[in-house]
Amino acid sequence: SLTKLSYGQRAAKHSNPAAKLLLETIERKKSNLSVSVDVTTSKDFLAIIDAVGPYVCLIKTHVDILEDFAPGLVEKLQALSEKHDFVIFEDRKFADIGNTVALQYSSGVHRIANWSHITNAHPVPGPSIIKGLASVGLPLGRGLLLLAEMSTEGSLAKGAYTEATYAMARANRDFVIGFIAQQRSNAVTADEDFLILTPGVGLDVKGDGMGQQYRTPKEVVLDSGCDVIIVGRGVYGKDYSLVDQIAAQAQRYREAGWKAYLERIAA
Ligand code: S5P
Repeated sequence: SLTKLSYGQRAAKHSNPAAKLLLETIERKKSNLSVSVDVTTSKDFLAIIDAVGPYVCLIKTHVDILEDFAPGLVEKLQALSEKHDFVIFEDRKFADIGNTVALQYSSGVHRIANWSHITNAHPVPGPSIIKGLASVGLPLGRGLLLLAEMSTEGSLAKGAYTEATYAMARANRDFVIGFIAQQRSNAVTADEDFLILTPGVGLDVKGDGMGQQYRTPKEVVLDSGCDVIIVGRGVYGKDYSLVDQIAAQAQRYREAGWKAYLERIAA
């Protein structure tokens, strides 16, 4: 089954360039850790990325959080991506009609499609959201993740909604490379290589008092068959100036995620 294959074996078989790049990067760096950098200044943003860069396969961004966003920031992010060899994922969570999301993806201040290898969307509008985003992203070799489940308490993304999300992905496999989800469902069969990227990961706390719920890398990768652990505050904490401590946390999560993967493919 898919959960027994190595990331490298899966990379060789994948046809979407963004999925292939991510799988190859995971294999090369022996890291299934993505750090989510949810801070409000470019200075902290770049310093955290430079500190965790050696230990991650993927940097997840929310560039709309940055108070001082300027186009030059993207060039700095791309330079760090080359320096440290990581893939870029703008966590935009598109959720509108096809025409609007195509404009939000290509245009505005952020021009996400120009620099983000991977982005994501809520399936709530139906398949037209994929059509709109693919019209921009496919020619650029980008990949899309659908939010099939969320990590939050009381999430509505479950049951029939989640199943319908898999069907939407299946019908658009050239562009949809996987899911934001909490588990690899049996409904996704072994010959469909969808990547499962999973937020809500923490080693020290179970929640954040605002609905977020954390599970450990072992629960996520070994028990639930997910591919990438996404960690935000668990890595960068509250004091962004402590870059050595942030780098040490990234190493800690990387080790935990990789150990769980090795156990999974050996089991
Ligand atoms: O279900 C989800 C989906 C996402 S993409 N739950 C999430 O928490 N996320 C994102 O992952 C969220 O927007 C945030 O950027 C990150 C989790 O951050 P942390 O600080 O709680 O680890």
